[in-house]
Amino acid sequence: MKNSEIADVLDGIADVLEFEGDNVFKINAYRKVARRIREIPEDIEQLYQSGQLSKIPGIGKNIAEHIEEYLKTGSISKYRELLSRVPSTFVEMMKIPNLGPKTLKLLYEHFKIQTIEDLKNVLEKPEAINLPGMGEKKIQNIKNGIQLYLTKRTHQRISLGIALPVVDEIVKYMKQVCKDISPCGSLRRMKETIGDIDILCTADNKDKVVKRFISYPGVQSIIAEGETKSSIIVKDHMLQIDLRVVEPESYGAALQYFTGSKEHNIKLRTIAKEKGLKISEYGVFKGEDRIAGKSEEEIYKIFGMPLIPPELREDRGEIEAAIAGKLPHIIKYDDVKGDFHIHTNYSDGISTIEEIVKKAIEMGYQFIGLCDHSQTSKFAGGLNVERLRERNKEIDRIARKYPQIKIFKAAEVDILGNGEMDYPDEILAELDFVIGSIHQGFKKNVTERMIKAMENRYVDIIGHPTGRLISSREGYEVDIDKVIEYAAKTGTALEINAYYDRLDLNDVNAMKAKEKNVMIAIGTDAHNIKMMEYMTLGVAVARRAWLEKSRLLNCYDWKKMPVKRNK
Ligand code: DGT
Ligand code: CA
Ligand code: CA
Ligand code: ZN
Repeated sequence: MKNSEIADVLDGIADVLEFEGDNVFKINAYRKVARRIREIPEDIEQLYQSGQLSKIPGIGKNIAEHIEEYLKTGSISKYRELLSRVPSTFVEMMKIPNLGPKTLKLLYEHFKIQTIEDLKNVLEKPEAINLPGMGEKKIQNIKNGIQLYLTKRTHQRISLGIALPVVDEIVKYMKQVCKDISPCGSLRRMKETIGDIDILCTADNKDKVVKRFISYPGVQSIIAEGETKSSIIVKDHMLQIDLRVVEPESYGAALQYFTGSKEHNIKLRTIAKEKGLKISEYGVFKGEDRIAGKSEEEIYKIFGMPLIPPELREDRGEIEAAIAGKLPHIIKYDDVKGDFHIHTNYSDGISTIEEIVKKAIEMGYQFIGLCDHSQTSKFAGGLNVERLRERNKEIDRIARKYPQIKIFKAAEVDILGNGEMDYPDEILAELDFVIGSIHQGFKKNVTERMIKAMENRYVDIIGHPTGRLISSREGYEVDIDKVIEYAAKTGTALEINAYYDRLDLNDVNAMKAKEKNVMIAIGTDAHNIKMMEYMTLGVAVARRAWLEKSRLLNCYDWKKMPVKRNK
């Protein structure tokens, strides 16, 4: 539903009109309709299509036309025109509690503020207090509002899987005016959630870079624009993107610094001090001399280390390992030969077996595991034994057509309330492998049920072992250390579920599994072929867990697949 989007724009128009001191009745008309559109249960797009927009109380011809334009084109030309007459960060500043259009207008007229940073600075000036209608109390209220707004912004973290494509697009767009360009920060470290997005570049013409950046078509608002650092918020998930332009001789140093993590950098700085050196985002310095800075390799080399992969830079022992020459050879993104967890349209997936197979071939895979749900998972179209066998026949048929890839006949079988599996053993034995998953009874003896499942010789992998959803659910009541212990004991593999909202096991637990020599299987849990691309996120978790490819079932030749039943 586009109701709230459209209501936001109508409110935005009202804000600008108020800023400009327009007619009060007109302003109120926009606000009233915006409120109604937020409240009605109907989808505004459907109302429009059935010619019922006039059903919304207070709607006139003018506003109806705006809505039509928005539904057809995704924006309203009148609003764009209005926005060109107000500060560049107007929309964002209107989200600051305790700051209305009139007050902003007052401050804008006197101080020409454009950004939230300008606003913060101006509020510190005594001239601001003495403006008509301002005063100390009001200034303090606005300051509190800014504080609230900024905390809210920084506490909203977004999934890596959502941020990555947004960043890819903007990097592609910026390449035209940049020499080197790379994301840094948590995104480059492939952390599961991202606060804000940091991008770094070099360029011959810095001015051009900033201009192009702030005129990115996806911009929602501009937070700051400057010679060395600019920030925008893009419409896509309201992500904040910071762009820094640096000198080529500092590019490596800046990349290193802004990739972080902060903890990793602090450790590195301590080591620099011990060697009588200084490290900053400009380079490594011996006295006044810059002795490294152009590339990251060069920086780490000065300290006697090979380049540490960004995913490891969390101060979890990577610096010590690097110095000792004991960095693991972590799995590479292209080491993956197949995906273990794909749902077809036989259960709740939407892609056909053939579509999945084609996609897998396109991705360069040597095998895939088709895992439909088992009979108890009725909500997810779970297959009874008969349907399962039908599906397996269909797989055989498709397999003859595509001999270049191995299609595993597998299933994601529910671990029931008593720890038994949702198919009898003789059915499990017909399959190439089995993922055992908990889909109900999240608080009911989860650890015991998982252990019982792992003791079944046909359960090769435990799916999403903690059950958490990053955005919304804490997960099962499960003793993950005990599960890892039994996985080791029984030779059962644990899954890294690569769906962006799961990433389960997460990096920390996957590292624990590594320490106990447990095998790991990355599965995308794809329900359509596009989702098979989330494999990257699963590999990222494995890399952050220091996993080498020998521990990942995904990196094996399918004929020698060391799944439990083959041992
Ligand atoms: P995020 O945005 O919360 O997901 O996490 P990061 O790691 O991207 O953090 P951010 O955006 O605040 O800063 C980017 C990088 O800049 C960070 O990873 C390391 C570096 N950095 C920021 N503040 C400091 C600091 O106070 N000291 C040091 N050494 N580095 C810092
Ligand atoms: Ca960041
Ligand atoms: Ca940042
Ligand atoms: Zn599942």
